Amino acid sequence: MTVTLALSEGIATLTIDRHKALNALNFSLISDISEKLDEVRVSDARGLLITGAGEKAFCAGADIKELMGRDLMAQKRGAEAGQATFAKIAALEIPSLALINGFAFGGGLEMALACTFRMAVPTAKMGLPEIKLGLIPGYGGTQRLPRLIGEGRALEMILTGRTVDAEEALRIGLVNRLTETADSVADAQGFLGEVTRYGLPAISFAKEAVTRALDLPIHEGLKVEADLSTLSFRTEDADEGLAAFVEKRKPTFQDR
Ligand code: CO8
Repeated sequence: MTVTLALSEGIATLTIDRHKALNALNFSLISDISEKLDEVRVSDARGLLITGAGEKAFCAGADIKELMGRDLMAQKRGAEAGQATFAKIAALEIPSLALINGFAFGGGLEMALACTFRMAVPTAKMGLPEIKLGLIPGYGGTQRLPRLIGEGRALEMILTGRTVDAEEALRIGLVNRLTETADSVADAQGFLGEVTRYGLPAISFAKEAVTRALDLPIHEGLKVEADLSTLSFRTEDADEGLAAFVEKRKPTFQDR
């Protein structure tokens, strides 16, 4: 059971490896993910890829066996720890991508929902099946799923606990793309490369404007946008980007 973090060519790859239990998240694994995310935050990574070890699962959710027989305060602390860890993913300055390489259920799908983007292999299966266990999602699913696919579709998934296949996930906007080759990691790295190819200040301001404003009334969201847009003019990358346009050449951004 392990969580590994590898950094290569500006992309940090976090792999959850507990493949005998379909990468189900026990509390120790959640704590390890949290520590690795702290490392990502202070690294020079420009994008984060999260995936599951093995062919079968991204992550089959919270460890059901570990959840059994715990008192309510312990469950509450567990939910808060999972939420805090996934909030770290959402709060990263850099874009994150969940490569859903198989089953993504319950807490596993909730981890993917905390990422900026999701990409699934064509055989992937997703769902929030907690209702079938007499539970409801506790790692952010009731909040992030409706923001992503709308209230009606989200409640349908949550109340039926049904499994959504990759094609449907693409159609309803649950995932951004499906992988197109057998090398799903390369496909995911290609996607992350596309969304991280420009200057990091502009990337992080745009990400913050969109995600922060989702929780605000539109007039306050527009203020956030105006402030961050103004700030973007103060970067060296903006000097370079504007000059490059006028001089009819390609800009070279320095992430400053
Ligand atoms: N927890 C613990 N072990 C699991 C889990 C899980 N979520 N999922 C699979 N495993 C284990 C199985 O027990 C099995 O172990 P063993 O070989 O020792 O019996 C092994 O992984 C392989 O699983 P299966 O034999 O079941 O494999 P299948 O291919 O037949 O089925 C499925 C794959 C469909 C993914 C099936 O395993 C399944 O339905 N898993 C459970 C999915 C699920 O319900 N997930 C939601 C969990 S609840 C949750 O995430 C709540 C989050 C918020 C909690 C907040 C409170 C702290």
